[in-house]
Amino acid sequence: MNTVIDSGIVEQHNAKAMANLEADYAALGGMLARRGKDIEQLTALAQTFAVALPSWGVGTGGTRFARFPGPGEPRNVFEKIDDCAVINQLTRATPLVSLHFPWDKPTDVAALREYADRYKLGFDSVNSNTFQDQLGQAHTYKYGSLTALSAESRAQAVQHNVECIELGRALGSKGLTVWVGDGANFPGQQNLRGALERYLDSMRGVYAALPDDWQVYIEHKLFEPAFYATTIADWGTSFACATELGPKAKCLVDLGHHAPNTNIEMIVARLAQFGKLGGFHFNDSKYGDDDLDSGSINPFQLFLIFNELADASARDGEAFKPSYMLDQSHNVTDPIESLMNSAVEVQRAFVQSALVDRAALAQYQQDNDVLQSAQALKHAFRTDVSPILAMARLRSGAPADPVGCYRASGYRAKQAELRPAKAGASSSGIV
Ligand code: AFD
Ligand code: MN
Ligand code: MN
Repeated sequence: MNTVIDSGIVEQHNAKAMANLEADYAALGGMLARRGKDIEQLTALAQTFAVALPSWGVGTGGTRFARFPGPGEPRNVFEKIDDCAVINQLTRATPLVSLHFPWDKPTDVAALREYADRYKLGFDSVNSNTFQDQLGQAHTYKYGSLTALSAESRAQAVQHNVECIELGRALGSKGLTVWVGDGANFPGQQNLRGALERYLDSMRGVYAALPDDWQVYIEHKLFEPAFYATTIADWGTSFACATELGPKAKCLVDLGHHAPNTNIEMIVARLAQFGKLGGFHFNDSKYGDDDLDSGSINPFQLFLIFNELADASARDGEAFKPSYMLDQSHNVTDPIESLMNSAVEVQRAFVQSALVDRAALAQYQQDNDVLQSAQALKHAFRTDVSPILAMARLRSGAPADPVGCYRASGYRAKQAELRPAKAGASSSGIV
């Protein structure tokens, strides 16, 4: 397998980190043993964790107004794969990449698949883009895409999604994520029911093109760019559409796409209960779709989401397999560092959720022992599982401290030389 960072640098880094890590790991192991938990089992569990990378996340994002690109940004899909390979090499938690078309459309699909395969990277669900017009496009999406009143725009949007499926198929993907910015900016602009009818009609065309072993993920979002009403505004609409379309259609929960203070873990519980939880876009936010690194604002919410996922897994077993993906936008940090941090934070919530004593919690709930029920969760959340995560990485060939090792490798400075900025070459854009 090809690696981007010299494995000697990782080994050197780990040799230095080993003594402290072993001491911390032993101390945590002892503490967990007193709670009836086997640290080795938890470390093995941590090693199974995987979250996919968004191809658009390795470039600098931006605000509504501007983008301040950093040095050495990837300029094409192959360079994006290189950066994703670094993230996976240093975390061993991100083996899949989620591409966005047409931004990442390769001229030679087989070559791209082969290129990723050399790093042992695979492809997660592919994303369509009908939220902006492309150069030379015949019909505009200014007034909507899958919901447009123009039959031509709708047909073009359906066709684009079908093409995404074809590309994804050639890459070995198994899903299509559809996020549309369709909606209305003003009351009265649009017949609300009519727009959703057109959406469903278009999505039936997309659904019909799905291979048997594929799923389509419907991503809801409350706001922007349609400020008054987005067509797929909430999980209820998403759920209704996924139900209407059929068993291959599921709901995707992007953590930043809700009103502030929304109880997202309950949405997760509801979707899991009815078999429609397709997957996640993990990120964090203070106000809205801030697309901050996972766990940077509200790590307890992330934990509570994973607590629901652990509950669903315990109930439904192997059959319950939502797909995990990061979706964030980096304006002022090195995207590689931010994505590594996020992968680790999501993995942390996953491991912490395994610390919840589910039998004890069920008994507290049964006894209406409200205080202890809440404490059962807090107890798991407060446990610092960092030594487990570091040991899991070390055993999988990654460094104990991914950001430290990345900085020591000089990767970014080297890319700054190899990838001089080209105007308009970054297809990461403002997302
Ligand atoms: C936008 C949306 C959404 C989507 C992403 C990629 O808010 O999060 O997943 O674009 O299509 O940021
Ligand atoms: Mn998203
Ligand atoms: Mn978003």
